[in-house]
Amino acid sequence: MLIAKSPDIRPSEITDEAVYNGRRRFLMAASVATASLFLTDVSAADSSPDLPKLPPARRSPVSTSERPTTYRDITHYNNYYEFATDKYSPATLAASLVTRPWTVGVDGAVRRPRTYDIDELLKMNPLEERIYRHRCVEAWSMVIPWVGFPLNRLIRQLEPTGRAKFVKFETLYDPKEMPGQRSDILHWPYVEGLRMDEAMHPLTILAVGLYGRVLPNQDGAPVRLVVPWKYGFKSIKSIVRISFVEKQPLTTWVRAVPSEYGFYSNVNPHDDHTLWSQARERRIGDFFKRPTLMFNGYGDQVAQLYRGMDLNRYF
Ligand SMILES: Nc1nc2c(c(=O)[nH]1)N[C@H]1C(S)=C(S)[C@@H](COP(=O)(O)O)O[C@H]1N2
Ligand SMILES: [Mo]
Repeated sequence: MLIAKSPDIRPSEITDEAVYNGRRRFLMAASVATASLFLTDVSAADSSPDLPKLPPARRSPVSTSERPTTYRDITHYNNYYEFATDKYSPATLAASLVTRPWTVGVDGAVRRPRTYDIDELLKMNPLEERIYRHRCVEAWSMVIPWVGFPLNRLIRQLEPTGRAKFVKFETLYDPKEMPGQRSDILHWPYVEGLRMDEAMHPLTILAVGLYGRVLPNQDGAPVRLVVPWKYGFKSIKSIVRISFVEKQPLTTWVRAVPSEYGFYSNVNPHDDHTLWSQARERRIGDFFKRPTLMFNGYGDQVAQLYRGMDLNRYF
């Protein structure tokens, strides 16, 4: 991403060993408690053994058949500015994030506003495995086996009113746990948004896991958005609030650099707004670049959402 200043964050400032050890103890207890429920799980076999497994997730017909990026790369090459602006240190720095207890508050134009406890979201039935392409605006990509559920299932429970035109999402704000928030490289908390029809689209999911286990902190634990036809920065991590609003929300990257980042941010190989050419991408783990596909290859499913819109204007 484009940054104005370089951050000055020393790891020694943020490592709170007590918090870290407490979290590890919880995680180990949780995996012992759930391990006996599962006999075989191909996905989870490749993943970190110290995160709890999720209940078996049904495979989704919308999954790509492309080979998933390794668990190692998915968890050691991350954009998470609340921890650091480089892609390597969130893997260790995000250990300071405490993901339990955790709630997601819902407000705005809904008939049934409420708060979800993370345990309810982890038990959403059925959880699905969705293997999606993930395309970052910095011209790299991955294939990620998420576990989650369509956002529209949650939205239906809330009964939005006619005034709900957009959905706004916010990440946790806690500079004690998120050292990047002690600097003003971005406006905090991180905010993202979708138009209502994008939020209701069946490809849009809330992810609570990957490779069959709960999300690692650096990937947005305990719950993050995944919108596979948009650039990665739309897929906001560690969500604490979802608001149904009338006006298009001012999202973090649009606020920071409006000439570079638009509200829609649909993956577009012909995009000439960004500093980087968007024509090609490097799939992490591959040597050669490959062409980027319109809507990240999900055009058959989502192009109709934008019929009649000038995608050069609404980038
Ligand atoms: N809260 C928050 N969400 C975020 C970001 C961030 O810095 N903070 N980075 C975004 C960007 S640019 C990308 S590419 C993806 C990266 O997700 P991953 O690290 O799980 O692959 O998260 C997105 N969500
Ligand atoms: Mo990104």
